[in-house]
Amino acid sequence: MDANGLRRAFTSFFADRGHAVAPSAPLIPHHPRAPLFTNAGMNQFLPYFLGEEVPPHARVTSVQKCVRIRGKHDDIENVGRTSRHHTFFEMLGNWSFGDYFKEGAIALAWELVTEDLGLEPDRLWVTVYETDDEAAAIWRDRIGVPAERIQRAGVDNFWEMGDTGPCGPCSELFYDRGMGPGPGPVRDDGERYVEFWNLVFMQYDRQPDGTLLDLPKRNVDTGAGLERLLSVLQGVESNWDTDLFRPLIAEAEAATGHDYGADPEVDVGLRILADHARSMTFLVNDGVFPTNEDRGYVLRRLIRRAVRQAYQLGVENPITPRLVQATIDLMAEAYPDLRVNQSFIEGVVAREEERFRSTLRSGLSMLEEELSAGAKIISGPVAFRLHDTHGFPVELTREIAAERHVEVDEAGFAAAMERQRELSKEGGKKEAGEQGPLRETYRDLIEEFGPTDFVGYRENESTARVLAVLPVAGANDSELRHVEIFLDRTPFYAEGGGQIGDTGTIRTATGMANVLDTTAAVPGLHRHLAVVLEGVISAGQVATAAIDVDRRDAIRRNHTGTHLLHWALREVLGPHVKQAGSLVAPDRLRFDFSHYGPMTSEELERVEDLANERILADEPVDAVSVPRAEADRMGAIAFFGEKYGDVVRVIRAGNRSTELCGGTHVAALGQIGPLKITSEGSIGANLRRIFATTGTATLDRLRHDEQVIGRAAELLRAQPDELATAIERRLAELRSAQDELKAMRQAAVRDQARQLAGAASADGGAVVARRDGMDQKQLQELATNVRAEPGVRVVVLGGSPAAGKAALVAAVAKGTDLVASDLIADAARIVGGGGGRNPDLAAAGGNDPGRLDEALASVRAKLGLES
Ligand code: ALA
Repeated sequence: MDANGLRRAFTSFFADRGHAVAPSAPLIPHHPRAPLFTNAGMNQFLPYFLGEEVPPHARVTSVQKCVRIRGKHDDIENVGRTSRHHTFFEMLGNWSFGDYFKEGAIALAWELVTEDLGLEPDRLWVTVYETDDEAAAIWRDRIGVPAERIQRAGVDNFWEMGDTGPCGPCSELFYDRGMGPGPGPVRDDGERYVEFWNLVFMQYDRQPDGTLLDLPKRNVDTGAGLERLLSVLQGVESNWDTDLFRPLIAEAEAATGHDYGADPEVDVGLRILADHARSMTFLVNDGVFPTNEDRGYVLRRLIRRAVRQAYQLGVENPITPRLVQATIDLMAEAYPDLRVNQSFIEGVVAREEERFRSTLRSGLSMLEEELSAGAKIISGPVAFRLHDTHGFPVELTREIAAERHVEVDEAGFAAAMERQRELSKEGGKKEAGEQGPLRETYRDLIEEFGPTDFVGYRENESTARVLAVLPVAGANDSELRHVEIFLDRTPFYAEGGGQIGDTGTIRTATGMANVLDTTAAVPGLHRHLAVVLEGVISAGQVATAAIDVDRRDAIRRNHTGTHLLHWALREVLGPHVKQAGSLVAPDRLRFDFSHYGPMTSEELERVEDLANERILADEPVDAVSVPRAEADRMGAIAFFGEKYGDVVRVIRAGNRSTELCGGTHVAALGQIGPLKITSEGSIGANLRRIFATTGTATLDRLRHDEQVIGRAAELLRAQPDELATAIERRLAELRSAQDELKAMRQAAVRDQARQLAGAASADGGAVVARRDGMDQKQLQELATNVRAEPGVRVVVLGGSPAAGKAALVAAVAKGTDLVASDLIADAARIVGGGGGRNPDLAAAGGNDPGRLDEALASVRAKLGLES
C-alpha cells in the first residue's frame, strides 16, 4: 500500500462508519487559542471542543498536514536522527464531538488496523494513562488484548495541544518490529516499538494557571502518523524508507553527490534535506514567507538550516528549488494546489537561499575560527554578529556549536539583541496582546440561543429581540452606559474577513443606543459595542436595529472592489498573488498580498484598467452557498488564513472573480464606481500592500488633487497643464539668481580682503581685525581671502556672529613659522572658549563677546604689533 492508498483507506473506513470527511486545514491555524502552526488534526475543530460552535457533524475524519516546530510539540532537533520524527508530517484522524467515547474509539481503531490494514494482532501493544482503568478494561475485555501487552504511563499518555487548551488522557497503539519477547513500549527506549496511533479522550481545557476545566462534552481526538503507519505497512525499518521519502532522499543524494547509507553522519544530513524540503514547500504554499518574525522566522530557519547542511555536504549551487520540485512531484496528487504555486514557491526559497549563501561562507569561517581557537562558549557578541551580519538564526549557531560540545552565551546574545532593539527603537512595539479568558457568558449565550441570525445581506433595518446587555469589559461605574448588546437577529455585520464592523442604532420602547462597532464575541455571536444615549435598554425587549446605510454602502463598494483588485492582480502578476490580509473600510480599502518585488507603474495601470473595465461592464454580483467541494469546482479562491465550514459562501463579482467570502457586497459591479489605486509598497519580504479607493472616495480624492494642483498653478501664475514647465522655469531662475548672489558675495569678500590687506604692509604682513555679524564660516572665508593677498603673512579675525557668541579665526601663510592654533589659544580663553588645533587655519569660539577687543589685543601683543 502506498501513501495515496493509505490516505484513502483511512478516510473511507471512517466515512463508511458515519464520519464526514473534512479537508486538511491550512498550516496557519485560525482560532485565537491555536498554536503558531497547525500541529495536529484537531486544531481546526477547536471551536467544537471548546463549545463555542455547534459542530455540523458529530463524527469527522481527515488527513491533516501538520508542522511541529516551536511550541509544546517541537521535533526539529530529532529530525534525521530517529526513524520517525519530522518537521512536516500528515496526521490521519477521526473525531467524535460528544458522540462515541473510549469504547467506540478503541473498537474502531482496532478494526481498522487488524482487519482493513491487516496488521498481525500479536505484534500490537497498547498503552493507557496510569489511572485509566476504563480504557485498560476495554482493551482487555472488549478487544481481547492480552493484559501483558497493555502498559500504563504518566505524562506520555496525557495529550495536550499546547500549554493551554484541550487535553485529556490518551491510549496509544504500538507495532512491535522486533523478534521474540520484549519489554514493551513503555520500558523500551530504542526504536523497536513504533507508536503509530494516539487515541485521545478529550475531556479538559487546560487553563493558563494550570488547572483543568471540564470541556462541555466528552470527545474523541485521534491521530495516526501517516508516515509511521506507512513504514509499518510497507515493512521497512524507518519512515525514511517509505515511498513518501525515498524519492526525496534520492534527490538529496543526486544534489550532494553522496550515497545514502554509506556514512551515518551524511545520512542525517540527507534526511534533514528531505524533511525540510517538505516543510518549506508546504509553509510557503500556505502563505508563509521567510522573515525575521514569528512564522516567517521559523521558515527562514528551516531554509537556512537546509542550505547549511547542503553546504557542508559540499553543495555550492542552489539546492532548495530542486528539493521543492521533487517534493511537489511527490505530493501534488494529494495536494494539487502545490502544482499551481510551484514556480512561486521555488522562487521564494531560491531567493532566501541566495540571501543566505552570500554570507554563509564568511559566517561559517568566523564560527569555525571561534571553535578551533578552543572557545568553551560562543560569546553573546559573536552569536549576535553571526545573526546580524551573516544571517545565522541563533538556533543554527547553537546547533553547530553543540555538534562540537560548545554552548552559546544565551544571556549575552539576548542582551546584544536587546541593545539593538533599543537602538532601532523597535522594542515593545510587537507581541500580540494577551487573549483574555473567554467570558463564560458568551458561551452561555450561544448555548442558550444559538448563533446570531445575521440578516444584513438583505436588510438594513430589522426587528429583533434583545438577548442580553452587558457592561463593556473593563468599564468602570461612570461608564456604565458603554455596553455590549446581543440580539437574536441583526443586520449589523460583525468585523471579519477584513471587513470592518457596522455602526448604527438600536432602539427599544424605553431607550436608544448608538452602535459604535460590531464584532464577534466568539465565532457566530454578534456583539454590538454601543453607548446608551437615551433611557435604558434591557434584555427581553423588542428592538429596532438599524445600520448606518451610507457607511455600509461605501464598505460594500470597497469590498467588491477588493475582490476585483485581487482578480486583476492575479491576471497581471500571476497566480502566486495571494491575499495576506485586507481591510475594508468605508473610506478606503487595503489589500496585502504576496509578490516578490515592487509593481511597475505599467502593472499598476493595467490592474486599474482591468478592474475598471469590469466595473463599466456592470456585471451582476451574486452570492451562493454551496458545499466546499462545489466551490472548488467553481474555481473559487479561498482567502489565506480564513476558516471555512462545510458549506461556504461564494461571491461571484461579475464573470471573472469568484471567491469564498462572508462579507457584504454591491449588487452589480457598476455600483462600485471608479476604482483607483492610491499607493503600492512593501510591508515585508515578498509582501506588498495596496491602498485604493472606490465610489465617491475616488471622486473626493480627485477633487482634493485638483485643488492642490489649482492652488499650485495659481501661485505660479500658470495653467495647470503647464505646471511642470512653469516649475522648471522657476527653478532655473532660482538657480541663476543663486549663482549671481554667490558671485556678488565672493566679490564683496575679495574687496574687504583687499582693504584689510592694504593695512598689512605697515604691520609687517600681519592683519588683526574685528568684524561683527559674520559667522565662523564667513570669517574663515574672509581670512583665507586676506591671506591670499600679496605680502600677507598672518591674519587673525574676531567678531560676534550673534548676541552672546564670540568667534575667532587665524590663518597663516605658507613659509612662516607661525602656528595658527597657538596664535588664538589665549584669545579663545579670554572670550571664554576654546578651539581647533589646525596649524594653518584655526577657528575658535566662546560666549563672552564683551572681551573680544581684549582678546584681539592679546593677539597683537603676541605678534609684537602696537595696539
Ligand atoms: N491530537 C492527538 C495527537 O496529536 C491525536 O497526538
